[in-house]
Amino acid sequence: MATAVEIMKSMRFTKIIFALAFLFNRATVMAQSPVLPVGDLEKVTIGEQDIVFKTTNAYGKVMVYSPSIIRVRLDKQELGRDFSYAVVGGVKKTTTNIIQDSQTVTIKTDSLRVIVTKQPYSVAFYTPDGQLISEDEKGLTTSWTGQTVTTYKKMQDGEHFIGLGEKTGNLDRKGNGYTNWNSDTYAYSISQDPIYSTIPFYIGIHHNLNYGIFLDNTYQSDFNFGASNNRFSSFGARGGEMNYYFIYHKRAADIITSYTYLTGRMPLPPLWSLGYQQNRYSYYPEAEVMRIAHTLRENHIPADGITLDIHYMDRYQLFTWNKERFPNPAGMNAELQKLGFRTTVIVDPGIKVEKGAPAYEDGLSKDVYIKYPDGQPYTGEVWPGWCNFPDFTSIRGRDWWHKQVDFFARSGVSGIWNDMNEFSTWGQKAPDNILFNYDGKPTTHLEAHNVFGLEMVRSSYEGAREHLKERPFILSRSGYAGLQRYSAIWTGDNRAEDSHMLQGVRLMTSLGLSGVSFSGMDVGGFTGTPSTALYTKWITLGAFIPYFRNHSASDSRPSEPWTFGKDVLQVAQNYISLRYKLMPYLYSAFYESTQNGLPVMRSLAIDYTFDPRIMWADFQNQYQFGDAFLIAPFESNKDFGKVYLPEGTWYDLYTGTKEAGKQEKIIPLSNDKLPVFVKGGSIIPMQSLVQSTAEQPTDTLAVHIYNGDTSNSFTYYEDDGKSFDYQNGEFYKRSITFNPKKRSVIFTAAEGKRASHFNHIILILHGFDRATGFRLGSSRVQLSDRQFNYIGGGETPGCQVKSVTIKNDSGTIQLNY
Ligand code: NBV
Repeated sequence: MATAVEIMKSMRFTKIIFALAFLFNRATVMAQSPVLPVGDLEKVTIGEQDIVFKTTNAYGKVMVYSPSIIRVRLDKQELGRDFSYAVVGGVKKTTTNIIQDSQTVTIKTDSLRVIVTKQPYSVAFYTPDGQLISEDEKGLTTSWTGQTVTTYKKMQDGEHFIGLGEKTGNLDRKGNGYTNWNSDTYAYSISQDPIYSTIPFYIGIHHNLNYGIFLDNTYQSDFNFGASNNRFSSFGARGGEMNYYFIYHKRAADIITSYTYLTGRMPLPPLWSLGYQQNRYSYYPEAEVMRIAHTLRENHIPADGITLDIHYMDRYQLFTWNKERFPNPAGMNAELQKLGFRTTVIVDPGIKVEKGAPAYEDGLSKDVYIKYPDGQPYTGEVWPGWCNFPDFTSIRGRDWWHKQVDFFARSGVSGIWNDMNEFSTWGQKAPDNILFNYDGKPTTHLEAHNVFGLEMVRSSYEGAREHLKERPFILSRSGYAGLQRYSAIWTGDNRAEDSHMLQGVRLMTSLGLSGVSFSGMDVGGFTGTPSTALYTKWITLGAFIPYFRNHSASDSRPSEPWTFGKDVLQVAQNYISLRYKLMPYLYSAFYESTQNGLPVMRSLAIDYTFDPRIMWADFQNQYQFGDAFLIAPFESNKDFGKVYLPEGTWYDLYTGTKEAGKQEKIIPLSNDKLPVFVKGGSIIPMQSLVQSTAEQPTDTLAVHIYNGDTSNSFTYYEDDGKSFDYQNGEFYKRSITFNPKKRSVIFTAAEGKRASHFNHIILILHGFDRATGFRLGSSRVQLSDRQFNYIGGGETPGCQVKSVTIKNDSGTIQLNY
């Protein structure tokens, strides 16, 4: 009979046999598999802030970019040129502790702990106190299927996903898959994917933790957030390196700030671009453009912009004016400026192949066009006919475009609208083998396609900066991560349908989660004809989106605000006027965004990330506009709607009625009143009504303060709204703080060399029923009771407020209530 020792020995032996069999099996499966895994780490070199390694099948690097940002690179071959069109933020010197043993390498910063397992390679991210934030799916980690590289992350319990830029669908992307391949999608459906832009950045949320992942790879990329599987979320690209940034912060807002540290932030736009923009495909001839401008003024619809679509050109040829329609463009634009309007013109990337045409010939002689491998230029068909296309991924191509932009500067144009830059041609199938310079590393269409639009708007922005001598406004239909550095974006050819209005809201809030603050949609819908109800609703909503333009297709009925009758005109006047009165608030919100990358139009997922209700389909269209306003858009055919007010105290904008937070509420709806709530504690600076931002408001700034439970600060910002002088200190900036515990309002001394336009402040206090007055330095000031209405012409009595006018100065106001 076998002794106990012998039995134990044979059990150990059996275990070893099993283990060997498992490894052998794994090795054979891998050897035979068409999927190539990263494999085991074989050699690790530890640097000050990074580890570089070789694995069975790949090469890799994990870098500490900052305490909260880790970059992972993996490739089948030795890591190549480190180049990015998206990333402009460099590595930050970070105290890093790296240790390794036979199984793992651990990288520690003040904010993160990263564990790289060696056999096989996988990576996991933890908080400093050991909570798991995200980890590779251990069986799948990262692998190649042909040239496609994919990283698989274990799906965490209850995990949700938001962001990914301009993507249709729900706020919560769980259960869905998405592709990034910039596409011209005329009249797209509300579930169509992909559409115009690529921003491969998303935020994952679970167990009160959130993190961001940015895949910086310009090939077609694919994201899977648990679509047709419950095992993983994954991201990958059809070529190039696995190259991603992992970002961890406690707050989603800080993740966006770090993401925009990497990919850059919006420069301060010209003030006029925040005003109302009137578009149509197309306004021509000159008399029609002037008629539109005059009608806006006659109807007292404040407006700042008129946009010219493709018919301003001579046979759609870029850098030309149709002389019959526009005999004197510089004269017309000067006339428009006198009326307080700026002109934006459309540009497409295609340059018509026409012997003798100056732009075409110049491009040819400067060798700027995209070519086939045999040296022949690539020719595709668009509006003007057969065209060549500048290679915006080459310095030569961009420099050439910069010079062409002078054409617009000389014609008195202030904005450049970049259309068709996915890029789009008839047939929608540009060949794979056309070649791009890709800034010194020639490549094919496969790698360059998704950055074509970004590099086109970069060229437009740089050219306009050079020639316009003031802040340019650039608008784009397409782009890649980082587009916010050059351009605003609008969501392309939407339809005049309720579902598109709401989808547009989600596209914009998703863009905002992905670093793009300046976004818009065609208010009223591009294709089709909106019902009067829908148009009315949409125009009220437009007042609360960052880029506010009304646009419609050439084969649809006119859609200017006066074309739907008197009542609609009144509503349009009310809301567009409100937007102009809110300009000090809005401009300050834009300024904030240039500083921290947080969007002006914000998904509730930024401030209320872990409140599950904000993801529910019922509430996913709600958003904040700046810090103070909560907007609840609904379809135009509804009589009642359900809103969700998150934590805090809220006030109805129109009546001042106070509502408790963490509450669902059924509210009556009417198309002439957009549901808007104001967060308790908010500080909202407003000005008198003007008809364009070129007009000066009165010298009294209205500062609205809403009573609340927690202290709140507002950064108030002013400058000339048009030049770059603010970069030399020509601005006026101060903070206004309301502290409910101390019952104080503090106006700090202003920073900057500029004086405020406003000599007086009228304080308007909401929800301070018991306040009678306040102390300001040694003087006592009495408050008076009054009604205040944000919009005119309503039957509602408005809000009951307390108010007083004081000198615009710094100091502490000690409220007495
Ligand atoms: O240039 C015409 C249109 C423009 O109005 C629209 O906003 C773009 O999205 N453009 C597309 C070209 C094609 C329209 C069918």
